[in-house]
Amino acid sequence: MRKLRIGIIDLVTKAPTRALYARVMHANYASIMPQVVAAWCEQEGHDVTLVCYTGFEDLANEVPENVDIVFIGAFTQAAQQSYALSNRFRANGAITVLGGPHARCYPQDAQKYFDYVLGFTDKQIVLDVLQDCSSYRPYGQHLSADQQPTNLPGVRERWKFIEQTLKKAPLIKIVPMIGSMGCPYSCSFCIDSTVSYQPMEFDVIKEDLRFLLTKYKRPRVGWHDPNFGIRFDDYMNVIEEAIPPDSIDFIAESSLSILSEPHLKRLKRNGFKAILPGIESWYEMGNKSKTGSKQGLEKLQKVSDHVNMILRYLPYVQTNFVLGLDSDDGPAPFELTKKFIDMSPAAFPAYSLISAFGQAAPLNLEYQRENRVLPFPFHFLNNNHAMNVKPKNYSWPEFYDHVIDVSAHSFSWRTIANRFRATTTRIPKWMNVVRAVSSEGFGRLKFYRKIRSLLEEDRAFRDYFEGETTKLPQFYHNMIKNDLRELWEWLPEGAIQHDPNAYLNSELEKVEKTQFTKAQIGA
Ligand code: B12
Ligand code: SF4
Repeated sequence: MRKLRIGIIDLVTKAPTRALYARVMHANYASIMPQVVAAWCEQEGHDVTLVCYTGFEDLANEVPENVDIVFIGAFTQAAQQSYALSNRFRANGAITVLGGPHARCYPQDAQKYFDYVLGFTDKQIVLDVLQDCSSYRPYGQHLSADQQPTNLPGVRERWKFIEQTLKKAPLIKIVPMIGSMGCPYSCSFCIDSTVSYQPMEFDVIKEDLRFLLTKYKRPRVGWHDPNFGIRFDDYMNVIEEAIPPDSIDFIAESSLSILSEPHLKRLKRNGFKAILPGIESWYEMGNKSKTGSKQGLEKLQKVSDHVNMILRYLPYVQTNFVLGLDSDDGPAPFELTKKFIDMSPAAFPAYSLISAFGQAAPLNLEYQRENRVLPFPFHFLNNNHAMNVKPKNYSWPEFYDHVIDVSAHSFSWRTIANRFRATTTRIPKWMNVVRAVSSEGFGRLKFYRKIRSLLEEDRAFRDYFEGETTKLPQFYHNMIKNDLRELWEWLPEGAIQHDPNAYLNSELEKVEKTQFTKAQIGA
């Protein structure tokens, strides 16, 4: 086939920024797949330009205008940005392809703005797209492999793209790696609850770890596995066989059930420095936190002891919580979280407002059936700018009061000082302070307070939250416009709205089609 000029854009963030935290960390949030697609395209002899957009680049200048095809990787929060970009590239004659979490969660919507929308993506899918490279309008093609790929180009093959991205990270450089896909657990809100667990090739992982030691004196690796260490001994054996003990700093998301004391000893020996377990809720998901049927205070005590034990082995722990689950009712869940903050002062709490990301998880069908999914534009769906599920047991003002209360407690100067004192090593100590006082702590708190006051003062704003109107409040409209800047002009008409029940509707359509076919054949 002819040699193509290919642009690849990894949208790490949804808006231009000058924030210090973004400068330090955004390049470390680069996704693996855009680098993988870049490596696959180069292997086929094409000309590739990859840009990781961290909020500081001028996208118009960094991707050549005259590309034949552009792959964009986007989270849902960057959907509008990606739609505008696609429109601009299409106007210059390029074919556009969307991949990543947004494409997986909202394929029907994305098809309106891209020629191809990719779900599970393996090399064959990418080669098929390159071979076909045609314009599909008004609706793009939705393509997906049957399952997650079983192997991906490793660090060595992606190195050119990793290196250029990490040049943008001035202090801390984290190399993205992946050791497994899917997860054996089935947390109802999670995109991986229905994706079977599968390990990646161990030989590639070993080679990558050895390779990294030739590139950095003390490399840092962030594992992108949804739940790292499911086959714990296998992964530790791989690391121990590949590199000397404690020669690479590792960061991983693992569930508490994996983080037993013997496992922690081995993790410490092997250089693990930061771990991000999901506690999620005090009232459900006991299997992944190894608390079984324990709930409320009992679960809190057990989890807090567990987290404090982890902190005796590993210097940095981020505990993840989901706020707004149906099992939460009244002040108790928030009070328990505040208690946890006091009982485990060195752990950094990260909060996600429950979000129904399109067809990510089966639970979303339930929310859509109950007509509880609100049409907040994608731009706000990042687990904190908006919660698009109406809470079951709280009014909106009540819910935001609790969210503000728990955030204010988590990021009060007293708690920040306690966290600083309780954290024993230098980088984690300061990282916690920076996170608390930057957009994540103080920034979100300020935003939640703003939402709370608008809920009180602005009837139309409140009506939108109650689902009584679908007219987007001006506040949100302005935010998108400000964030998109010059791309605002390129946002296709109607691209701010989407059908919040697209998943349910497409499932119903499938059922109708089956019944129709059965009726046709007289079955
Ligand atoms: C690792 C991870 C992170 C890491 C690394 C992020 C990154 N840039 O990749 C960190 C901790 C930085 C992170 C941050 C965030 N995350 Co996150 N994260 C994950 C996690 C656990 C794994 C994703 C992963 O890498 N999987 C491995 C890859 C290979 O598989 P995959 O993602 O399924 O991708 C397949 C296809 O989608 C496709 N594909 C993927 N990307 C691309 C790109 C192109 C160009 C193409 C063609 C194809 C393609 O190919 C893959 C193979 O089939 C998922 C949850 C999960 N279990 O999947 C959440 C998840 C992706 N995160 C999520 C969210 C919301 C966030 C945050 C917004 C949270 C926040 N409030 O800060 C930020 C966003 C910051 C950012 N843009 O990087 C949501 C996304 C939902 C959505 N529709 O947007 C998820 C699904 C979790 C959830 N809540 O359900 N995250
Ligand atoms: S343990 Fe984590 S990755 Fe696995 S299903 Fe639950 S939330 Fe998803």
